[in-house]
Amino acid sequence: MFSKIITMEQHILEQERVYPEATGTFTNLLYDIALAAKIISREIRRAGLGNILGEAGTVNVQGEEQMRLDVFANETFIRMNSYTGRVGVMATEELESIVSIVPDNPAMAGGKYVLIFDPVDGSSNIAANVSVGTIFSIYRRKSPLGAPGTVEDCLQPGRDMAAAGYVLYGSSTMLVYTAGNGVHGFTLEPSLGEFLLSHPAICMPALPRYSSANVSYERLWSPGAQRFHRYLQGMESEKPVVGLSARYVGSLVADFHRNLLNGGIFYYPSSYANPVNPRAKLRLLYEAAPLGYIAHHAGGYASDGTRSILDIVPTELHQRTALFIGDRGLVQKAEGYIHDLG
Ligand code: AHM
Ligand code: MG
Repeated sequence: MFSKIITMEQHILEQERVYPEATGTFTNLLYDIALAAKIISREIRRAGLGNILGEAGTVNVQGEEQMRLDVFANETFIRMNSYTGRVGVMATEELESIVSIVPDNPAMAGGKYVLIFDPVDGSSNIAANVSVGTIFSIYRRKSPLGAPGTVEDCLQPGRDMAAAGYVLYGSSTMLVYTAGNGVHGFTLEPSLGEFLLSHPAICMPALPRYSSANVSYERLWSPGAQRFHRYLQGMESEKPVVGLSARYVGSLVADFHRNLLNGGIFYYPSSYANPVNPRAKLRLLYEAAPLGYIAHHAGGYASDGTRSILDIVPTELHQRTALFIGDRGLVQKAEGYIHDLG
């Protein structure tokens, strides 16, 4: 007896049927992203062979310079989306400024979507063969069609997103996305080269199991964040209780994905090492907002400790934010402690 096999292509087409006015542009943009993900996945799978086949910074047999994986992934994403006519502007964690789409053919200059991505998040983990991920989000452009998109097109709040997703290069490669109609996960079948629907309609479990944070920074967190951390450990209870199990990979997509499937919370509060100038680490546009949008559509929640991540209107491309993300009740609890104690 075979269970029904649904490819990502079939799934997206089925979803598109719900919107008879859809032109197919959005669907094709998702395919472009999936193809970029397959190319990056293939390269990541060979990363451990660097010493044998040539490492970044060395020269390969063809006399070409080997590229670092994050540079390779960044260029792959840009290349796959520059000439399709679907994207008007891109912003990537790897580059200071936006990537305006100015193709040779002016007819292609009017792409109506904005593509924001972090090509390889957690890339410092690659050398130790730890999972890494790609994070992306798609917005509709605000500037008029027919010309390259603008920075303002990229500085939209998460609420206005059309879709968001991530690719996890783990023990298998998975693509998880939502276009606001359920969160769906696909696993790459390597011999077919196809993403197959493996996790339809993902919902965060009602009972959280894991907490994920780099607790070595605890002393630098605000009093509210510290207190919340104690609460998760069961230390705010009168009775001796065991808190959530701690799990921290240090690779955001992997940490988020585990909590999405098994229930839990990831938090990366700001550091108050200099209380006048608290510093956050994670990026709003490339990391927090897309995962926040996915969490929201899976029944979870994402906050900077004071408000929904999706309500923040970015003012800079590389803006950073504190992030509490995952189980809705726990994220709200964090907001409560931060509201009361700062
Ligand atoms: P990156 O964008 O430079 O890769 O940094 C983001 C990564 C996340 O994947 C992860 O959650 C976090 O940084 C880990 O930071 P830390 O090493 O401080 O715990
Ligand atoms: Mg990153």
